[in-house]
Amino acid sequence: MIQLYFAPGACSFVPHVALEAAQAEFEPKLVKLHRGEHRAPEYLALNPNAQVPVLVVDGKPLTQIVAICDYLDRRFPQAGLLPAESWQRAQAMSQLAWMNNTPHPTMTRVFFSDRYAESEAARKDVKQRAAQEFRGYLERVQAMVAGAQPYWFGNRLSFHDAYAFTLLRWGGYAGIDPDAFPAYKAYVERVMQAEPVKAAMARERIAFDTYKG
Ligand SMILES: N[C@@H](CCC(=O)N[C@@H](CS)C(=O)NCC(=O)O)C(=O)O
Repeated sequence: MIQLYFAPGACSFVPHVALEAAQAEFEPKLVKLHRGEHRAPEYLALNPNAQVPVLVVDGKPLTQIVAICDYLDRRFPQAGLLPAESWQRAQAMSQLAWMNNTPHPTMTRVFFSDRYAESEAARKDVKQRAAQEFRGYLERVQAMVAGAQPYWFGNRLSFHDAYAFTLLRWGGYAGIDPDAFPAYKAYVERVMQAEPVKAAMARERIAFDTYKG
């Protein structure tokens, strides 16, 4: 039995889409971050980092997107979520780890600038610098998806497609217009047509342009 703890539009969208793509049976568990549900003692028992996602498999929690994706790929090999050949798979994990440990925490500085600075002015600075840095990372992702046909790894939808969607969508929150990344946006529009992505977006009740002014 698999449960996915997720929050709408958060990085938990990555395993959410993958579970849909693998046609896995799972129970979605909504975590209301704005209500601080991720800081409740029961939730901290699952993930002491107070973050989504958590994948619970037969009652045992697994945290960290990279580990969750590795597990889902091995658990549902028929879904072809990652390339099977060793070197290509390692490269895919490298890209996934990069999205998780570089652009992603840069946006954390934009979402939660109050964690990084005391005064309003300093927080504004933190946000501005992070947004600028994030723009550069979106350029890098755009280069990575330049040859995506139709998805990151060809015909098979993967974690990377869901993460790339999430990052460009978050850019709107940092005041970055997705139209400034035409190739990336066109790719994300293809990704949004995939049934597993449509299903996850509907369950999370999110739109791509939530943050666009
Ligand atoms: N490295 C972690 C990152 C998880 C993460 O940043 N989760 C965010 C949502 S995208 C979160 O739950 N934030 C709540 C908070 O920081 O209060 C992972 O891969 O699971």
